[in-house]
Amino acid sequence: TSLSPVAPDLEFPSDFLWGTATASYQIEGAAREGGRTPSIWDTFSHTPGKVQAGDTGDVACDHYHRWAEDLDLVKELGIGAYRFSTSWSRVQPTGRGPALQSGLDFYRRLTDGLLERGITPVVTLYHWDLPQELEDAGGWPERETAERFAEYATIMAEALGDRVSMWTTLNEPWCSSFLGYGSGVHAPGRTEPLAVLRAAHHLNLAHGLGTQALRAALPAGAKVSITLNPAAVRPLTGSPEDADAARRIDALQNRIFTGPLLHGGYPEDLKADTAEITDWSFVLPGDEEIINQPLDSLGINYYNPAIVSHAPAGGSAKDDGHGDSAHSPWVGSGHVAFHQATEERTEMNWSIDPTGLTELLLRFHREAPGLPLYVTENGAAFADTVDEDGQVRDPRRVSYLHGHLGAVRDAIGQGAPVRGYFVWSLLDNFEWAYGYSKRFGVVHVDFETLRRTPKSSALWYADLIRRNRPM
Ligand code: PNW
Repeated sequence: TSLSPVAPDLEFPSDFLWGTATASYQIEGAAREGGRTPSIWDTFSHTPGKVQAGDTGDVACDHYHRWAEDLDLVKELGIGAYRFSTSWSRVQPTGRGPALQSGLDFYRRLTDGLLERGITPVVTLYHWDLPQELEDAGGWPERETAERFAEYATIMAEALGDRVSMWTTLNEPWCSSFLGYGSGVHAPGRTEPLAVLRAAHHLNLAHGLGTQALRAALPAGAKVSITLNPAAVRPLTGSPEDADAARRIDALQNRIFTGPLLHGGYPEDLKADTAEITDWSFVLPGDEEIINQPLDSLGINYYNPAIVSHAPAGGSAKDDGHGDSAHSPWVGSGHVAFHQATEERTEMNWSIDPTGLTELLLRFHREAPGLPLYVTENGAAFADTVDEDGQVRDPRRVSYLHGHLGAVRDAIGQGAPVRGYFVWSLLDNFEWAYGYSKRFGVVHVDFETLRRTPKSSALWYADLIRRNRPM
């Protein structure tokens, strides 16, 4: 078939990496197989009232058994890279000690399956499923968890280092710390301001120690990265109060990670904003140097922008797009209010505004000159309809993806070194506190029969990739 030329707004470099992403707890199921023990998400989802409709990841998409079929789909769609995460408690059930052969075997089969199909594996070591035993010992607020993470990183590098060259330590440490220990809408569901900041630091440290462990165990040439979910934060008005609100949220969602990661230390204004909670003495001498090691690339997940204002009455958890909780995740900055950027929303009630993505990519281009950037997640929750001929239609997802890929193209046009893009997600899956009620997949999953059906967005994405392929 002859292809019409790519629209100029969607013309990408010929070596651009086209991918799609998933996460272990959201798709694998098989929660008790092969010696796997509960992670904090198993415990949380089995606690009544925590996840919508009482949904759990016990079966999810049953990817643990259907992985070959899923990889066939990725290949048929012509998607060149697959970003997945490994389940720590499938590999190291207690979070400590020797690895489970069955867990390593599963991820070896999966990566071999990818390579056989010509798909580049991109591994994330931690996408939120901490072994429950490590949480019982205190979880991310404790330094020991970072040390255990480095051992787990070594195990994975030794198991997969001969076949995987793109590694990511953590996915969205902001969610792990602020939603897990602050608002409590994510596992482990704690609501302790001090624990949030301790968790954020120990996640940063886990990245640093994990990076050292990976570099020691991986062959030369392997790439190590981290994925953040930075806020594209904008003040509601030009007032100094709103500018301060934006500065606070930038500190609590962005610079708390990029400070030590890219610039060697925690920002002074962040420490001042949180002085009533902690003196930050849990940051030991040398920690910031461990965190501030050379990175091979930076992963950015983007869904929506954040519009903020000063709210004298307080109550910042409301409407920030991060779920409903009586407890604000925004520790030390309770007087910030969140606003919607646009009328148009996804089913998460997240505003649709691709300019936030361009803005973030240009920001990191300026902030870390030359550091390759990947959009490691971008996508939207929308319901779909099924035609008489069985075609699953999701036109709003197509238009969301089109707009956001245009935003990536814009950033590249302005010089940002964006090397790839991963649609979130390959499959409809367990959307954390929302259970199966929100569908992010480009492939529809019937959760009764577990049947997979590519949606029109998957076909659109496949077509875009094909047109961008060098002739
Ligand atoms: C990301 N928030 O999660 C995750 O990396 C995915 O696992 C998830 O399915 C996807 O985005 C869609 O939600 C987020 O409250 C969860 O702002 C919550 C927030 C952001 C990202």
